[in-house]
This record gives sequence, C-alpha cells and structure tokens, in this order.
Amino acid sequence: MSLSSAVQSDRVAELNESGYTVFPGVFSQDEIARMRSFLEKKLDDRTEQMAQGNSSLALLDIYSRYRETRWILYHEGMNAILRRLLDVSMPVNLRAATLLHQKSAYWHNETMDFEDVGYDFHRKPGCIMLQTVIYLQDNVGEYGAALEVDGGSHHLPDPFIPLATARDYRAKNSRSPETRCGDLLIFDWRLAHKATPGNEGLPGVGRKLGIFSSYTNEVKYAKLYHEFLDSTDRFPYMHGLTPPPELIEEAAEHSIIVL
Ligand SMILES: O=C(O)CCC(=O)C(=O)O
Ligand SMILES: [Fe+2]
Repeated sequence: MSLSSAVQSDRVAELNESGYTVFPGVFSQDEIARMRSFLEKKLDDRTEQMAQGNSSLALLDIYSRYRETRWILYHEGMNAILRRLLDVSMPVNLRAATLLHQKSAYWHNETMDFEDVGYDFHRKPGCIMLQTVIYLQDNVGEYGAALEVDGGSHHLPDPFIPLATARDYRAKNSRSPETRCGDLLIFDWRLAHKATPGNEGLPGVGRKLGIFSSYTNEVKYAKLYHEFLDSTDRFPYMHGLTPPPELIEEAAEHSIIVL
C-alpha cells in the first residue's frame, strides 16, 4: 500500500514529537501468515532453541540464520518508509533482527545500556536510531496494544541511568499504540517502552509474536553500537554475530546496508 505524502509527513511529525508511529498495512495478510508459520515452527524446534541467543521465547539474528526470512529485510514497502524516515538512500540495518515472544515487560529504552558506559552518539544531532516492529497478530481489545510507550520521553535525558533505578520508572505519558496485522510500528531507540501482554486467550488470536529489527542512518553509528556489543559482557549472546557475505551482498542489491 502506498501512503499519500501528506499522511507520510504526519507520520514523520509523530515520530519526531512522540517518538513512535504506526504505518498501517505495509505487509499483506498473506505475508504476515508466511512469517508466522515459518517462525513458529523454528521457535518450537528444540534444536533451534539451543542456538546462541535463542530460547522458546526468542529467535536471534533471523535474517542471518534463516534465508527464508530475508524477503522481509528486502521488503520494498517497508524500505521506502525507512529511506524516508532516515533520509538516506541506503538504510543501515543493525545487528540483529529477532523474533520475540513476550519480553521486556518492564520500562526501558534501547540506548540505556550503552549510554550507561559513556556512549553519547545517539543523543547528538544527525544520529537517528529506529526500532521497527512487525507484530504477527492484531493487538486490539483487552490490552489494546503490543507495546506501551511513554510518548515524548525520547526528548528527555535518559531516565534509566543509573541503571539500578530503571525498575522504579513511572511513565508520564503512557499510551498503547493500536497495531493490527500488517502494520509497521516504528519507534525511536531513546523512547521509554515496555511489552504488553498478548491477547492469546481470545478466540482467533495467536501467541504474541513480533519481529524486532533496528536501523540507523549512518554506518559509523552502527559501528559504534557493534563496538559496544562486542566489548560488554552484559549481552554475551550478541558477541560475534557476523552476517554471511551473501546476505550483505543481496541486501546491498536491495539498497540496505547490513554489517
Ligand atoms: O516484546 C516486546 O513487545 C518488546 C520487546 C522490547 O522492547 C525489547 O526487546 O527491547
Ligand atoms: Fe525494547
């Protein structure tokens, strides 16, 4: 689906002001069904669950590990949006796209761990770091969302530092953006957010699954982030994840930089 440029400008404004936005209907229902059926099988596969960073709740680094998922990374509807938001012709994909089933049900942002050890590039003008989320079920009804966000919190000094205080966070502007199958949720890495429970008890609603992937506008920011990952012992499962050369090449043909 192509969105009119006026609607796109509203989304850009919402992302800047509130720190998140939802692009409706980026993926077809058929595409969402393909993602779910392939990834659920892998998630339930005991051998897959043993791989570095994987469990019965998460599959790490899916584009490197499962070539059957790479079409998602190359999806033109999503990538047109990313080019627009990042204002570059080749968005930079960060290590490592992950399928998640219920995680991080506490307030956090994606920058606190590296800000805590002294990195500040993500607070400087010019740097954009975005999380994309493709939820594989409608999230409406009782909980009304897949994610809860504290709107506008990305503009404030990091409230989670020192990290020991993170669990005491009280959101000031908590909202639950409604997402339906096929929508693309995008939020700023600095935004305070947490997962909401799934609605899987309801008829017709599957287990709560979301594909999380991250992008930045310049290679130098990705390199700084990867340098942090390789140097910290907080996320040992993120060490040494190197995309296969054919993924790097194929992604480049689709105007996506993978490193
Ligand atoms: O599982 C979710 O919906 C949120 C996960 C999340 O925010 C994270 O892993 O950083
Ligand atoms: Fe997060």
